[in-house]
Amino acid sequence: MSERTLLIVKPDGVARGLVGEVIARVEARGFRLCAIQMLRLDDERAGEFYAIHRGKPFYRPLVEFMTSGPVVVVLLEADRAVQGLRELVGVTDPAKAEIGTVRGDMGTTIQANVVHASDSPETARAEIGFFFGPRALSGCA
Ligand code: 3AN
Repeated sequence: MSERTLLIVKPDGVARGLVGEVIARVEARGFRLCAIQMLRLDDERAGEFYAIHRGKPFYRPLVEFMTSGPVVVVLLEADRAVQGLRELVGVTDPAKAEIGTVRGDMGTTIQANVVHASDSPETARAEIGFFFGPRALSGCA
């Protein structure tokens, strides 16, 4: 069943010129691009986005990292998009991520791990709304 999910190329990925490579991998796997935006999160927006991690030791550094430069936010559609994108992206820690995944091939640290991908259909809906608003987006590529 066709599903939507959210991909973010994080500040390290943008700064290292990896946006094209990440999007090329996603497109090659058959994800359709529905919307794309480059933006810079401020402290409040980044804190809201990662509210689930509030209180954890890595929360402040995470917010600081996510506000350290522009990010590229991509709305994607595919069959089983959420799980499929998580597989393409790899596990959180690049040192543990499989070769062939985005984080396994390009990530440097658990923080600077190049990309974010929604972790469930519910989270995807919330994260898509967070960046693109509630309006229905007409057709994807
Ligand atoms: P994922 O992005 O793989 O779903 P989450 O949601 O558990 O991982 O964590 C959100 C972000 O917080 C990660 N992408 C990573 O940048 C950072 N993070 C998670 N765990 C740690 C950790 N133990 N130390 C430092 N940063 C972390």
